[in-house]
Amino acid sequence: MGRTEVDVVVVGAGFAGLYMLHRLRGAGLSAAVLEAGDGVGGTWYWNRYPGARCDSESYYYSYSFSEELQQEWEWTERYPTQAEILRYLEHVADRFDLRRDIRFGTRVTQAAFDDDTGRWDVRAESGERWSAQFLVTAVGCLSAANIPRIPGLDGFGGEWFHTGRWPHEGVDLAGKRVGVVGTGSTGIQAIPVIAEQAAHLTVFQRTANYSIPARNGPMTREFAAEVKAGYADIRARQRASTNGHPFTISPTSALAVTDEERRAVYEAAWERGGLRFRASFADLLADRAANDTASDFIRDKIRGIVHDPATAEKLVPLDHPFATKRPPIDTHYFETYNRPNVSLVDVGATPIEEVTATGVRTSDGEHELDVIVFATGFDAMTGPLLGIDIRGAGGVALRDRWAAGPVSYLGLQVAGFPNLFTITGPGSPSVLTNMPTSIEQHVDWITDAVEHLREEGVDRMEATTAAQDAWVAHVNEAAARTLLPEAGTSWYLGANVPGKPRVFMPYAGGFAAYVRACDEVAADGYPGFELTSR
Ligand code: NA7
Repeated sequence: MGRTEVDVVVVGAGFAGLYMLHRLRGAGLSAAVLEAGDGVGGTWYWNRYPGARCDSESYYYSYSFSEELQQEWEWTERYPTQAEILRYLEHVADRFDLRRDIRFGTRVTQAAFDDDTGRWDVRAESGERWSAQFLVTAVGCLSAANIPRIPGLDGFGGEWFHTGRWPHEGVDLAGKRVGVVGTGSTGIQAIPVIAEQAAHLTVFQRTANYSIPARNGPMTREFAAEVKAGYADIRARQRASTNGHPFTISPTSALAVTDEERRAVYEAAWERGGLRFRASFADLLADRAANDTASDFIRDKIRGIVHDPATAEKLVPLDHPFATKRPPIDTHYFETYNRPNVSLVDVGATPIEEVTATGVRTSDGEHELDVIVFATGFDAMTGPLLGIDIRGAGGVALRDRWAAGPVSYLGLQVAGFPNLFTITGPGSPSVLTNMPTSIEQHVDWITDAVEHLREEGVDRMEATTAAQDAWVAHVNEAAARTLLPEAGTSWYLGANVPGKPRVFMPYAGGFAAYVRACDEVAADGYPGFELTSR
């Protein structure tokens, strides 16, 4: 079968792939975007589970590259639903005429760098092939579903679903006995909604989680107008921030104020709701004693909300400090356990042993179910990349290169894999940030790099091993300055997937510091990269 020749193959048509295509076109390059789904949207195409919505606020979980786009689009709620974000991305695809270069229903299975031609040979499941000078992965960080291998699942007589592969036609849960496995951000969004639909809901919790009320509500005309008038400032604050959100972390230590003052700050943050709770004090992620004040505040809130003391104690997180795992936000999550049709099983204490024909059996007995919902997360960051057989110079497999955990330079390139760029790759801060903010930065940087190569008449760019080693050391130091590695079960560490190497994957030095590092490299002519011509 013949190969389609393009300058760039982009894998994925979510937030990252769409903007990458737009920028490449603007730079005069030809591109093919290969997308496994039958539509645009990535995360927001697949995650259609009940209650799915974004934890970032709508007005800034969006592209900043087009003033017209941000002025014309109307968000309806403080936090956008999956359906609303999908409509937004479909609108973007149409408005910028992107679809004509996207191949839907095309799952990339292999990509190999050809040392002789200096080009990437990309193959899809269908057998179709593309040849490109550059390969850009826009495959997402949370797109490879983690489905636990529980004995007996194949013999389950009811239906089971992973939240990240939810049927597009929906699932009728009315009158059903439903089990939800997992209490991360997804489970915590889904559980209150499923509880309202199901006859009975059994939650299987392995690790209790902190959660902050979202305080969702309609987007008022006044706030929308204020946002639209203030976008220049909002976007500047996002880019100068630690996490890509348009708010700054308080400069005050949690330990520098009186108990009453601290309590007032936390109460106000709890009432305002959302991820901003994390920004209440300067040192919540740097100092254990400071963090304890926030963790204890939330534990007390849980005990105050949940009526049954035994259930409340099971829901109180004790194993990790607040926000060392990605903190969920919720709408009546803890309140849901006060409903008569909801029960909680602590599978940390009484583990799941098997799925039977009629339900889930834990070490203390069987729970009869019609539907099992796995809200068990993803093989994060590396999973989507290693799901493709990627081979660099000399035929070296990325799977082998990353056997002991991922390495990269700036989270954007891997030594030995010339002209391959990874948007939101491991070693970048993306998963610790508001994702579209990181995505735009990555895409802009990659576009600039490719344009630089063209201007210089150079055709190959590859991270050096020395620069990669230095960056990996810097990523490790940045993590060690925080409490983040203390969450032993976090997906940041790969700990949620059995057998995955325990490596802290994201760059925790802050978004603004990361942008500075990337900008300096570009301004200085790309030190740490070998730029060569054949
Ligand atoms: P997460 O945050 O990885 O949460 C997955 C949940 O599923 C978590 O409570 C896990 O418990 C639980 N889990 C995973 N495997 C099992 C097994 N085998 N048995 C029981 N429980 C299990 O995924 P989400 O989809 O909620 O969120 C992912 C990101 O999306 C989130 O961080 C935001 O960035 C958006 P554990 O804590 O590992 O003990």
